[in-house]
Amino acid sequence: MSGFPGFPSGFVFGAATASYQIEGAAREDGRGPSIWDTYSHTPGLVVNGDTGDVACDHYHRYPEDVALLRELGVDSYRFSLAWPRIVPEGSGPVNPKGLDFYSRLVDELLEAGIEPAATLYHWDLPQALEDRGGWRVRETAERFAEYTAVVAEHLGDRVPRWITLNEPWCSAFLGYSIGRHAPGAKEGTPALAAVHHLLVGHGLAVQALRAAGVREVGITLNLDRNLPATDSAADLAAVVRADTQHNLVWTVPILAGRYADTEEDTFGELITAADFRRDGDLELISQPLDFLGINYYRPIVVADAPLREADPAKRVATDNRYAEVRMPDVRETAMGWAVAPDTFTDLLVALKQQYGDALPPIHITENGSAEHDTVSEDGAVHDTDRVDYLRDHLTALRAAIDAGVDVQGYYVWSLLDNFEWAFGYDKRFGIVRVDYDTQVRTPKDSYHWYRQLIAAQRG
Ligand code: IFM
Repeated sequence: MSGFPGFPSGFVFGAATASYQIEGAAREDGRGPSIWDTYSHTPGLVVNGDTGDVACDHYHRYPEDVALLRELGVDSYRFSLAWPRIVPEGSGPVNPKGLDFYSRLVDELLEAGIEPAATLYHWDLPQALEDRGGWRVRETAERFAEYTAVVAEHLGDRVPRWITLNEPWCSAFLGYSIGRHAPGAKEGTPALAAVHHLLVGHGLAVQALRAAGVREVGITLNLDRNLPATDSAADLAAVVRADTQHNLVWTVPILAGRYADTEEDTFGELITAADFRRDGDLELISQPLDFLGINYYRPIVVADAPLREADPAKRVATDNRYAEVRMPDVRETAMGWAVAPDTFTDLLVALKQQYGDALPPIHITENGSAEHDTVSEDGAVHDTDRVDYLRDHLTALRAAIDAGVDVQGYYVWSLLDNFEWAFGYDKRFGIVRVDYDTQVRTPKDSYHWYRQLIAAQRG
């Protein structure tokens, strides 16, 4: 593709989705309920009362979706496994029909010449485990390891790339602190316990995957580029608190084997009173990884802000005196997210500077944009803004590689329009449009653009 920088040979181009966002078939073939079934069926929590009951009906239409991937020419497809489809009660009996579905999907991908990349946890926790405490309790991490072992035994020989958790920040803070994601809790210390138990679950899952002899193991973090609203000392300190919560509580234990120095300043008595950490946990959490998955969409502009709740017992972990403000003079996507591709380069370069040789090779496991798509009279979707977004972010990624960051892959989010969590079907991230009434898939201009880019890279 003329004018577009080349990527190193062997660079992986992919596309990504997640189980609850696309599969549907929520009550079929023995799948148990997840926290997202409960959350989405609770009136008032998801825009338009949307649920993942049917979604893109991928459970039945996966051959058509794999054909779209083959036509796109991707090297790899990142999908997630629904834990409640495989272990419906979160522990105990395994559901063979759930395993069969993923086995068929993996075979279909391999036949199409596409490498499967499987995420074990993209937020659909079995409801039965939430009823016993969810990620607030250590038991959930242990059950996660058991489920991982089952899956690795069945699919480990055919799936080369494994991701333990997707964006654990969302699970812990959106799920247990501000309640914008399932299970919708608004709690303080329990949200920080969730951070720790997710990290422990990751460590135990790494052990289970290693025991099964899989090829590559990693975790996906949604790392943020936090920028100060002004250069006042108060705003700069707020950036440190935002960095701690979004980035450091994950990267420091995983990559450096310790807890972040700034967590006490950030969380105060919520963390100092914590009793959920055990000896040996850091060793478990910091086992070597083959890659670090990073999801990147936008920068966050941070300003100091007063605590929302004066009573510490009621305060939630995100009430730690920072506010997000709008970035001036930039385009925003349909999510209201600032488009600033340079910050993508900056994030990756800063990460390399911070962690040096302790930073494993990176795969960008998600990047993309929700836009206000319209269907033209000829049925096409001319999503120019999305094409610009993808081109500019891939260019920014190339700049990070030039600056010495070892990035080995890129997955566009998302292959399909899908259930965008609390926003329901209102926000469209797909490079393929889904008509939710007919389930007809229409590749958008961004799909054709990405296909050409991949073809041109291969020469
Ligand atoms: O749709 C989500 C995905 O599930 C996780 N990463 C961010 C995407 C866009 O919000």
